[in-house]
Amino acid sequence: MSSWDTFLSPYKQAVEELKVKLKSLREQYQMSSKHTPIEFVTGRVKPVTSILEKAQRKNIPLDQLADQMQDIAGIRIVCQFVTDIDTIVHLVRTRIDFDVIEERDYIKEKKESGYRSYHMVVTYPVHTIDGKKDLLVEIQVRTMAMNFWATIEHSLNYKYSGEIPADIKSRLQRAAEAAFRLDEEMSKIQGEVREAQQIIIRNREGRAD
Ligand code: 0O2
Repeated sequence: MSSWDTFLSPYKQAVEELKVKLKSLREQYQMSSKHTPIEFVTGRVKPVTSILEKAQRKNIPLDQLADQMQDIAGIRIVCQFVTDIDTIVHLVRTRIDFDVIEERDYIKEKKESGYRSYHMVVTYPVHTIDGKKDLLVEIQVRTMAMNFWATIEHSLNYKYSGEIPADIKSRLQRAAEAAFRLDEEMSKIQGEVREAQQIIIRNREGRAD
């Protein structure tokens, strides 16, 4: 086992545990008659190449990674509506199995790129054979529209190594505006959408009986 594998192993554990916990929340909502604020949950441990690139870019010494790099473990919660994000943020803040130490609201203050998302950094305890380790985990909460935009922009950034050509950049800015308007429009009809979803669930349950 390499030293990276050993270092990243508790982060893997944190991501897996948090995915189980958050997916179970989603299932609980689905079993209740309440609207489900979680569409899906994903998680990943940052690849070593990305850790090294970010450490260099942010001048983080490699022996300080655990304290200074907040997104080695990352969880993403994707919602249907912007109001669902508030529900999730409240839920995360009130949990007792981890502590929120920082929040970054890129929805109120979108990034220059057009990026929108709500970021929370938590300390999450994992229990290993060497005892308890408190790890930093970044939780990103966003709508499907925000996620669609961020995923596309992330791929383009990768393709152009962070130097996206000006014409594509301005298209991305317009796409970010369109994603923002999509979220706004969906918010206006969310009552209708929720009712439709309840009818679908009730009909499905009726058929299963
Ligand atoms: P990954 O793992 O490939 O997603 P920095 O890394 O300097 O931008 P900082 O201060 O460490 O930022 O934290 P921040 O901005 O709260 O979180 C960084 C992560 O947020 C990024 O991870 C992305 O997942 C996401 N993000 C932030 N800004 C943008 C953006 O403009 N476009 C997209 N698509 N995503 C963004 P990484 O490191 O990119 O890696």
